[in-house]
Amino acid sequence: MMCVHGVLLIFILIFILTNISCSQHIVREKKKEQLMTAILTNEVLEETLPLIRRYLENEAQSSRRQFDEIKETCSSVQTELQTTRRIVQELQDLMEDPPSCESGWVYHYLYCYKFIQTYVNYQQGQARCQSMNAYVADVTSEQEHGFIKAELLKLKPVKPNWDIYFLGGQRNRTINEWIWKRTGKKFGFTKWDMSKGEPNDSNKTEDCLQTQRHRDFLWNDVPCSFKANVICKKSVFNP
Ligand SMILES: [Ca+2]
Repeated sequence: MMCVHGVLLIFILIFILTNISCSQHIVREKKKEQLMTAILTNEVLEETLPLIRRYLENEAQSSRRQFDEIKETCSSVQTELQTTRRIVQELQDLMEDPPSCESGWVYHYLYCYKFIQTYVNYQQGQARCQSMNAYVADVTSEQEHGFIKAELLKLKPVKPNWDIYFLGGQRNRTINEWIWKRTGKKFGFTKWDMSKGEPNDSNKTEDCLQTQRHRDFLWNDVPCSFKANVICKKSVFNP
C-alpha cells in the first residue's frame, strides 16, 4: 500500500514540475510576441520618432556647418585669386613700362645705386644717402658684389691706391655679429679680405665696413670715423 502511494506521489510531482516548465516557456513566448507587437505599434513609433528627429537634426546641423566651412574656404580662395590676378596685371604693366633710376644712379635688379666720391666718415655718408631717400648699400650676394666691383672699376679713383667705399654694415658688439643697418639682418653673404685676417677689429675700434680697390674690393672692418667714399642704394620703387 505504501509503495502504491509512493509511486503516485512521484507521478504527481513529475506532473507539477512539467506544468511549471511549460508555463515558463509559454510566458517567455508571450513576452516575445508582445515585444514584436509593441515594436510595430504607434506607441513605440511615437517614442522613437523624437529620437529619430533629433538624430536627423544633428546630422543636418553638422552638414550645414560643413557647408558654411566650404563656403568660407571658397570665398577665401576667390579673394586670393583676385589678389593674384591683380598682382599679375601689375607685373604685366611693370614689364611694359619698367621703372628706371634717376639720372646719376645706376640700375641693377630693381635697385638704384649711387657711388659718391667724397671722403666722409660713416655718419656723414649715411646722412648723404638719407638725404636722397636712400641708405648706405648692403651687399647680400656674390652677384651684387660683382656688379658693385664692375661699377667701381669704371670710376676714376679720387686718390690713387686709396679708393675705398663705405658699405652699410656695422658690428654689433652686444651680440658680436655684423648687421646690415637697413634691415637689421645678420650678414649672410660676406667678402672679407681673409688673406689680411679681416675682420681684425684693430684696437677693438673697427665697427664699420669698407670695400677697397687696393684689396680687389674685398671687405675690411675700419673705425666709423675713418673717411671714405660712400655707396648709396635704394629701391627703384622708392625714387
Ligand atoms: Ca680691419
